[in-house]
Amino acid sequence: MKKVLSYILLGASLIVSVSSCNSNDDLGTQEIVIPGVTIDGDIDCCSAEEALQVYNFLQTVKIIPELSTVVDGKYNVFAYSKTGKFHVGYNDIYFVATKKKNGNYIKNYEISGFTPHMLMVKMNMKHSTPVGAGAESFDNNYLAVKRGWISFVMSSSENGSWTLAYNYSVLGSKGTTDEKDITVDALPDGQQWLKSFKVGNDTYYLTLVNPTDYKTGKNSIQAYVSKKSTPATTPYALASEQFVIEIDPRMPDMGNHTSPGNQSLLLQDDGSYLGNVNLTMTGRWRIHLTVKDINGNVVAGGDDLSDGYSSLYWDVTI
Ligand SMILES: [Cu+2]
Repeated sequence: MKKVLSYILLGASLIVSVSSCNSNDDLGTQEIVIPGVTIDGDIDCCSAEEALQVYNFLQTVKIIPELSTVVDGKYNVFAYSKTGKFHVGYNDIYFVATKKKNGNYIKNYEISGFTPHMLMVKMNMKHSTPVGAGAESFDNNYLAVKRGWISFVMSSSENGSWTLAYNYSVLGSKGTTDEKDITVDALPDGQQWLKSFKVGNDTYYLTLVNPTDYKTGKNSIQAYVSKKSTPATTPYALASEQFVIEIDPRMPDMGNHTSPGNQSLLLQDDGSYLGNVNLTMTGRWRIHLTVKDINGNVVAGGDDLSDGYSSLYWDVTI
């Protein structure tokens, strides 16, 4: 879609003229009113410039229609992901709140309490999955956009289906959405971005963040460690224990060669684990993991496969 051709200030609203090659839009040139963009801005949102930044950001993600909700008949909350869908493993989920009467964005609102549930049909049981605490602003250029995350442990299939609910608080109106039906796609063949390990009776999940962003060479590698809840219907929060995640990236299709300059993932103030992984060439990488406790004792991944590498690993392709 070709974007902004011209900006026209018309009365109090900024109107953008765009031409579209979109197949479901045969109108050609059309006018789109950018929410929240007025000459004076909107006291609940932003300046015209900020609102335009929100609008521009939203062109880079896709709406998840089933997660939209109307708040007290006055506000809309819209949810987005990169593809408009979810997949197994880590998913960013973005939110925007608007006023129904004029479509203007709202800056001060809260999204929290992500509650995903999978109903396992044959087993007649329900479980949840790892989630971030809530959605937060993440870019000073468009504070009205908030981001959270969910890491799905399984895909939707004939074995089970997913729902998602969340809490909202918009300009004093608070509530919880219904449990909305969502679809979680399987990962492409050969990709493994979410692993689990057990310590005693406890199950932990290792969620690799956005491995599709990796480029050839040195990448910062981010992950979360979440602990399975009791009961399993309670969303899985970040583990309270502190670990060190050692990585050993190998190319299984090329004699298991490794790369220099890799650095273990260490716990950060924001609750994530951060390290460096050096992916020296394109292709499939198996990132073998050894998880240690704060005293250096191996708690997972110390067992070797027949090939001599840890059987706990993520698989990524760049
Ligand atoms: Cu399941």
